[in-house]
Amino acid sequence: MPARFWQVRGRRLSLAEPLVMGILNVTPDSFSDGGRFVDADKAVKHAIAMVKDGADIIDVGGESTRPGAAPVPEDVELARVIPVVKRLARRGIVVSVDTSSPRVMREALDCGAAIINDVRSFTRPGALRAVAGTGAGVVIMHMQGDPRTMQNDPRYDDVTAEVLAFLAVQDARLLSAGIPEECICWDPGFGFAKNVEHNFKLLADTEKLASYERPVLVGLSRKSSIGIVTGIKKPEERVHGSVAAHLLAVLKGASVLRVHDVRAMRSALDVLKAMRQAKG
Ligand code: 8Y7
Repeated sequence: MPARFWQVRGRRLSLAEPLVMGILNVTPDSFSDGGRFVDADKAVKHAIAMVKDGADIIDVGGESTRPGAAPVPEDVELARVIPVVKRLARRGIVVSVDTSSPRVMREALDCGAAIINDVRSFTRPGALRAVAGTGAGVVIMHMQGDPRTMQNDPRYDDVTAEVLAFLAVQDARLLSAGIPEECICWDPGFGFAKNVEHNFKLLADTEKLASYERPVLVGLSRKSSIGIVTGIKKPEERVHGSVAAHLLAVLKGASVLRVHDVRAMRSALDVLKAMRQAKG
């Protein structure tokens, strides 16, 4: 049975309709928006615009995790992320923070963040302790190696089986740290140590991930696999392909969509909803 809700701090997010998570980069080097949102005022404005366009969650990230990215010192990450988290949480926005740093996790949760999205699945020392007991929603994601090296010829015998096995192991770690199962969300980690074939095999197999009792988050927005199959080089022009990919994932059971282009995604979901309602 797929999950019917996702518990994130005091809130129970219904999964009856897919949730749209808008991406808010607060890094100067993000590959797809050229780092336009480095100052806090601009970041907050962009987040509010995404909420108006239909985002249910805003995912704030201060450490670039794109392939080949250099690590960001913790104090720099904190200085980028915390002021923005505070201002968004104060407005009642459901805030997710994309971080692997236990200190950033703790401070963000103290400032009202509801979700921690850790591409390293809470493997840094202290990360599990930072989220346990807080009731935060937690996203665990499949990756091999680390962002600096992960795209150097990734290999799998059976990518879907290996991703599933990895997520099951991480899930068990979280449960034994006392994190409630209704707080945990799974993500296959598109583009993290995966080539285009791996990514599309995983997309085709989304229903296998969604058959476990966890919400499934997918993030394909503007990624290079979308660029490869559409022949579109500029990330910001990959909107249509990205929307199509996320909509296909929804048809296969995904329930959280991490996207840059909220308005376009929302329109696609409106069309899907109309079809489902007409069918009865
Ligand atoms: C993902 C992500 C990124 C993803 C989750 C990008 C932080 C690269 N991708 N988090 N983060 N899932 N959970 O292109 O696919 O946005 S960064």
